[in-house]
Amino acid sequence: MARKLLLEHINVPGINTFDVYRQNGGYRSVEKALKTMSPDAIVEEVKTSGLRGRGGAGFPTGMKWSFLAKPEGKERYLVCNADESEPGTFKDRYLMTYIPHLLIEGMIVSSFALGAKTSYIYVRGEMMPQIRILERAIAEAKNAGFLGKNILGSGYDLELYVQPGGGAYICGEETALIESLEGKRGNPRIKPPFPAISGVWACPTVVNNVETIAAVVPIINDGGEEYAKIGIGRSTGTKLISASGNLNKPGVYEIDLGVPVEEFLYSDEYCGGIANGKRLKAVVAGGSSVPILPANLILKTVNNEARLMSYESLSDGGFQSGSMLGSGGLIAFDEDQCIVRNTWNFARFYHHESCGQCSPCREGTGWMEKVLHRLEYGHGKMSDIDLLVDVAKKIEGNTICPLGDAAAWPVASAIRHFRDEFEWHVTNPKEAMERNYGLAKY
Ligand code: L3W
Ligand code: SF4
Repeated sequence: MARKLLLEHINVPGINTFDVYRQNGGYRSVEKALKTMSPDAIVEEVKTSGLRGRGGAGFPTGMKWSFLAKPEGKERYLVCNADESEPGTFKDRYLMTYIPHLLIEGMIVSSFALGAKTSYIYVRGEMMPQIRILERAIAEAKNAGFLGKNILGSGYDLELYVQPGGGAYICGEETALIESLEGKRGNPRIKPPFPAISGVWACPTVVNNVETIAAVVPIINDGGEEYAKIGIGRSTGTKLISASGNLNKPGVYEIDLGVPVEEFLYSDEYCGGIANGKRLKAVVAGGSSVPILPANLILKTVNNEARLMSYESLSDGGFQSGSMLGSGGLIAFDEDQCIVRNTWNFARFYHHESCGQCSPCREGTGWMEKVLHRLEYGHGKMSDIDLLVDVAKKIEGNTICPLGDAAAWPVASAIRHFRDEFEWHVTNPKEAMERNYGLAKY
């Protein structure tokens, strides 16, 4: 049975309330941190844990915290990125819905470590229930003396606010989020400067994902060394995986990093295999922003080693034969799924969500959507396939924020691994329409 650091109490009735959460050991890390630890000692503990950002980039959290500038006379801010909108990713929503106090507990300890007196949880605008849940939980924590002035008599003051998001995927990019938090349109900023130097209102700011901040709680309770014992190599600790697609048991799972992908997909403890007895065709392992892999490459690397659910193993082979753990949004496609149709669907999403600031992303995502649409609807040409590769290459690495890369990688990898399926759409347009839509006429 896998250990649970974040989801241990998720099924306890009433765990979303302060009293039940507290009875189950909640807010111990706040007591320990504020009464017995210095802010620097907390940062060291997080460094020791090896915790890496759970929003997608996997940047070492302790290192990010230690980059935070401390100029005289300037406030510092902690912002929790709860703008979860990555297709196939729903772990943060799960956590906020069922165990909101875990996030609030992590926010208090992390804010104390960073010297922030005001912190924000920026929640995706569409998640109104979660916004209300968090606001209620914050009020409960404040009532019990864990927020506000002089928390637990320590002399530390913290105000925590929930900010509803601007309703766009791009607002989850950290600098766009900061713009949006400041009341502006959520356009990404050019980095550097990184938020650690100049973030909210030009003040030093740390932006961390919900799961990253929640993980600080067990790290402080049990120590960074204990946390670092879990996992494999530089992928320490546990990770929430949002599993969806053609699986017998889709859902949110907490895994020890390093579990073999095959075990995660097929064992009864996790996804229980592919639905309806079908064969696995492909997997997107880290949300839609990462390369898609065919079944053979997701289960084993090119060196015939078992592929593991870890930052290193999933990217083994680079983008020729590997992918990324990303945000941990795993989507499984069975043998009946059309790769062209799904690639078009992803492309449509990125075109819609592009903020339009940089030409390669603004124009390129539109081109890719258009070309994929005509391939999908039976009007494609053979040359369209290389045209797509060319457009994807011209976007990659040439944009302000990672959305451009995120749009290019699924298209380029789908063609790399499933070119025959794209060609089949060109040579057999009627059959493709019949298969995907039950229409011989188009
Ligand atoms: C100070 C330096 N700070 C890097 C910080 C930087 C940021 C973090 C990582 O995320 C991922 C992408 C997709 N001084 C620093 C520094 N930092 N160098 O470290 O930075 P970076 O640039 O590697 O990535 P990022 O822009 O933060 C991009 C994923 O996010 N993604 C979407 C995710 C969506 C969800 C969701 O909906 N829940 O997670 C799309 O791009 O995988 O790898 O904080 O400031 N020298
Ligand atoms: Fe906007 Fe796309 Fe440029 Fe990001 S890459 S700043 S989303 S146009």
